[in-house]
Amino acid sequence: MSNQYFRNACRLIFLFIALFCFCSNGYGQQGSETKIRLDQVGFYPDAPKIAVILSANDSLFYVQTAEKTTVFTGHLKKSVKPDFAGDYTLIGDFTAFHKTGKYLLFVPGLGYSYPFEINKNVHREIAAASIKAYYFMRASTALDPKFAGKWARAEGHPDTVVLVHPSAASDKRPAGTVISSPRGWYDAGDYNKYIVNSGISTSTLLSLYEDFPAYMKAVKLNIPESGNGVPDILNEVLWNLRWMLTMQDPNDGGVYHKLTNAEFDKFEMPDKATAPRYVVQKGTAATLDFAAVMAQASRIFRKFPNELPGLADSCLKAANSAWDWANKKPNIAYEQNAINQKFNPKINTGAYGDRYFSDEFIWAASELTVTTNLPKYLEGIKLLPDDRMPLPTWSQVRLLGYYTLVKNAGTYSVKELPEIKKRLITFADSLVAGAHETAYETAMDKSRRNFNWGSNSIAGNEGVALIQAYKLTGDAKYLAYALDNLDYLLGRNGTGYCYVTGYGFKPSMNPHHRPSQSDGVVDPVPGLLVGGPNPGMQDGVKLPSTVPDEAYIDDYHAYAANEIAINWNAPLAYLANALEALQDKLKPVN
Ligand code: 9MR
Ligand code: 9MR
Repeated sequence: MSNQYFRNACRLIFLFIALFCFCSNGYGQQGSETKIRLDQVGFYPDAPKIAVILSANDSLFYVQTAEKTTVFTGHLKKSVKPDFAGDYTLIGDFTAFHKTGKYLLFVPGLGYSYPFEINKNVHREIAAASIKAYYFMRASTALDPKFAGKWARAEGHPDTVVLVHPSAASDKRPAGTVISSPRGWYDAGDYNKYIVNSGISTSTLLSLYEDFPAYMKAVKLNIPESGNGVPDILNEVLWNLRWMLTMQDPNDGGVYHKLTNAEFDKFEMPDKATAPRYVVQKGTAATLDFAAVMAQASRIFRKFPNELPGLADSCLKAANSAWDWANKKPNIAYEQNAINQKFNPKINTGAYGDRYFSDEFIWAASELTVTTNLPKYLEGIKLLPDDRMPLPTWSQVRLLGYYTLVKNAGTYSVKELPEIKKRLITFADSLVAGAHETAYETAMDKSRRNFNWGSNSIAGNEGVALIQAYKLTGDAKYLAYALDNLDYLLGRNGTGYCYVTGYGFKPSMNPHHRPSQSDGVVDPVPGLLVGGPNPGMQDGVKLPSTVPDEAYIDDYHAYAANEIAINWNAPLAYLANALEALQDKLKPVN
C-alpha cells in the first residue's frame, strides 16, 4: 500500500507544522487538531465537505495549503441542535471549494486540522482495505508475506478435527463424532466461527458485488486467489462460504449454530490457540441465515460456470435442504444457558442467541424466490408482519430480504412489492430527516439509542439503507447522507477517532483483536472497523466519558467498545465501495 508512505510523510510534515506553531507561540495550540473533526481520509471534489469544530473565537475558518496559503474562506455556523453532552458545535462547510490537492483547515484561536486530501477516488484505498481485512481474518491458512506484509502469520485452527458437541448429537452423528470444517473467517477479536454472524456479513459482501458488479470486478485485493478469473471480493467470500457449507449436516439439512472452543482463547496468535473445537446445536436462525446466503451465492456464482463448476448448484441444493429443515423445525433457538445446564463441556463463547425467526424466514424466502423464480417459498410467509423497518443487524435480517426483492423486481411477481418499495423510501427519509440538525450533521447522531455494542455498524448499515434508497429512486440526496455516515466513521464524530485501523491521522491503534495484540507488530492489522462508542461498559473497562457518542476508549481490554467484527466491517465495506463506485453522482444537498 504505497499510500501508507504518503500518509507517514504527511504525519511528519504535520508534526513539524504543529511543533512550529506551538514553539513560535503563533496562532496554533497543541492538540487543536483534535477539536476539528473531519473525515481524515479526505473528500471528493464535487461532493459535500463538512468539518465540525468544537469551539472557536471567530466566525471564520480557512482552507489552506501546506504552505499556509489560504485558498478558501468560510463562515462557521452553529449547529442547530447540541450534541449529547449539551454543547453546540460549529459547522465549517467547504463544499463550495472543489480544487484537488492537500490541505489543512485553519480556525483562528484554535489552530490547524489534520492534513487531508481533496481528490477523486479518495476512499478507494480504504474501501479495498475494508474487504482485504477479511483475508487477515482467515482461519485454517498461513498468511504469506506476499499478501499479508508485516502481518504475515502461521496457520491457525485447521479445523479438520472438530467434535460434535453433545448439544448437537444426532443418530448419525453422535456426540464426539469428528467432522472436518476448515476455512472461514474468525468472527472478531476471538477465534470462533459463528453461522448467524457469518450470514449477514457474507451476504452484505455478496450484495456489494451484486449491486456494483462492474466496479467490484476492478477491485484488486492481492490475495492468494487473485488473477484466477473470479473477482477478488468473491474469492474472499468463497473462503467463508466453503466453510459455511461444511456446517450443514448432510443427513438432515440442519446447520450447526457455531464452531467454537468451550472458552474464549487467551490473547495469543492463532497457531498457539489449540483448544478442542466443537460444533454445537443446530438452530433455526443459523439454518435460515445459511439458506439465505446459499441462495444468494447460487445466483451470483452461476455466472462463473467455468471458474467454479458446480458451485451454484451445490449452493442451491444446500439452501433448499436448509429451508426444508427450518420449515420442519421453525422454532429452535440457540439458548446457551439452557444448553450448559444439560451438557458438557459448557460453552462460554459468543451466543448470538435469537429467539424470533420471522425475519430470518422473510430473508431466506426472499433470496430463494429471487434465485429460483418459484413462488412456493413465499407462500405462508408474512412479508409485512408489522409496520416496522428495523435496521439490519445479526439478529434482525428482515430488510436484507426487502433489499433483495426490490432490486430484483420484475423477475417474478410479489404483491407486496409496491408497499415494500414505499416503506424503504419512507425509511430512508426518516433517516435523513433532521440529520443535518445534529451536532455532527449525520443520521448516526440523531439518536442516543444508536450507541450500543457495535454502534459503528449502525452508521454503516444506515449508509447501506441510504444507498438502497438511492438505487431505488435515483435521488442523489441519499448518497450525500450516506457519505455523512462514512465521514462519521472516519473522524467526523464525538471522539475524533478514525475508527478504521491503519487509516487517518488518529486511527484506533489497540483493537480487541488477538492477532493485532499478539503479533509483535506495532500497527494493528489494517482495514478493521472497531465497534465504537458504547456507554454500556459490559467489559468493565471504565470509559473516559459516558456521553453516548463519546463513550469510547482505544484500549484492547475494552471489547464492548473496541473489538472488531466481520459484521461491522461488512457495512463499512459496502458503504465505502458503493460511494467510490457512485462518486460522480454525489452532489451537495440543499
Ligand atoms: O475476547 C472475547 C470477545 O471476542 C467477546 O466479544 C467478549 C464478550 O463475549 O468476550 C471476550 O473474552 C473475554 C471474556 O468474555 C471474559 N474474560 C476475558 C476475555 C478476553 O478479554
Ligand atoms: O455483536 C454482538 C453484540 O450485538 C452483543 O451485544 C454482544 C454480547 O452478546 O456480542 C457481540 O458479538 C460478539 C460475539 O458474541 C463473540 N465474538 C465477538 C463479537 C463482537 O463483540
